[in-house]
Amino acid sequence: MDHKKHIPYSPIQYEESEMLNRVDAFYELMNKRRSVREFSEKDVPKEIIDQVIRTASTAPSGAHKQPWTFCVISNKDLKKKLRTLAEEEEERNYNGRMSERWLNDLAPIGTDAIKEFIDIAPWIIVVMKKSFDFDEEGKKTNNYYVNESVGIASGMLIAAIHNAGLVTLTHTPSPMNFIAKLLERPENERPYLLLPVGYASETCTVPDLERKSLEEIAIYYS
Ligand code: IYR
Repeated sequence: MDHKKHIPYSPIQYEESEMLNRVDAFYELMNKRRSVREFSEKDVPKEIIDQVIRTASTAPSGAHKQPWTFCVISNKDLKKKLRTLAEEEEERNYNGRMSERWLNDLAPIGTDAIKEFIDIAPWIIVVMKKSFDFDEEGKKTNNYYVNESVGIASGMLIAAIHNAGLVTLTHTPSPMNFIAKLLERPENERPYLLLPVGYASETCTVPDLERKSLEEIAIYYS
């Protein structure tokens, strides 16, 4: 068996007062995040996108397999094609595939089959999950807890995008296999999320939502 060498690790630590300041500041920052559907065409430098993707890839993953690929699209023609195909699928979702109850739950959010953000936002990141991989000889290798791992990396990506002062949206066109085909991805990759990234439009609005209180989401066993 191939055992990797372990090395010493000194985690960053803070005094309790400093910790309190930091958790408050981070909560305030994250509590300002909103899913945005109205984007500006204003460009965002590629270095910003590179760095938020590096941050996402610091996520923990099953057996450290990092079972993800981030497909990053800025090409206008490709964005247009992606939008057309996504809207075709969504048309079928909103007009038949989604249940009455689901449509009711979505009503306050105000989504529909029109996905103009796909060709307006300067960047589209498609997060791909790799259900398996290939070794140097082309033999299939296993990945583990792929959904959990890619979900965590996606959360970290969203946090990094927000931290940069940009906005995004978790779009889940379903079924998403048209994306893998369009992007000519190999058979071990499946689309997981599509994230438009950029600035919010100046006239952007968001639904008036409230977040659950701590009491509603946490149970302490002291
Ligand atoms: N995939 C569709 C529908 C949709 C589903 C959920 I759950 C949402 O929170 C929002 C939208 C779409 O992206 O429009």
